[in-house]
Amino acid sequence: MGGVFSRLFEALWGPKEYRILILGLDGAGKTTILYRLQVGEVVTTIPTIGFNVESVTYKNLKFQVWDLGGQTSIRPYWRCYYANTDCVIYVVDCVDRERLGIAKSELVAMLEEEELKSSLLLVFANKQDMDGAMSPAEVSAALGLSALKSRTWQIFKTSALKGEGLDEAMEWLVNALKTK
Ligand code: G3D
Ligand code: MG
Repeated sequence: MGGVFSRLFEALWGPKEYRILILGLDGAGKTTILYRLQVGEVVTTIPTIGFNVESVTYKNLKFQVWDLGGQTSIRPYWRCYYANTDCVIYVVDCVDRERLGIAKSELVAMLEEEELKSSLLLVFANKQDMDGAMSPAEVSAALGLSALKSRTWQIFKTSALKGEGLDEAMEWLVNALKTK
């Protein structure tokens, strides 16, 4: 088990626990990313209210993943999961121009949550290996990232399928968590 990510995450090892949420619309590539991290067993749970939560715990790091979009009735229950979140990794399918507006409104709604106020934001402009993929600059503009006030954020281009761009992004994350 391990490889580049576990080596990166070793740097965080200590008494503090870090919580990272990986969010985005369905099909964006979240599950693929979770498996790419290869830092532990991916466990899927379905809370009684009925949304899938995938999680991986690695030492003092806890990753939790679920899909945004639709099902507004269960939204209040998400709160149970995002208390004490250190970073939101927001995954965007850069070929899915049609749902970019939904991706934006979902992100904006999440960031308004009080419990996520001091969380870092790491955006993955994913599926860069595909023809017609939007650039990080395009995605950044569409999501309105430059308008974010008092939020530490960064965007990286990634291909979860090919495993490209993830190292750089995770390196940023580790450094940002250490200086947070
Ligand atoms: P989700 O967990 O966000 O819903 P998944 O998304 O990780 O299940 O990925 C959805 C589909 O997109 C999968 O294809 C997956 O292989 C593909 N995918 C994820 N990341 C990338 C990427 O960077 N590039 C490309 N080309 N495809 C990617 P399937 O066919 O299994 O549905
Ligand atoms: Mg998934």
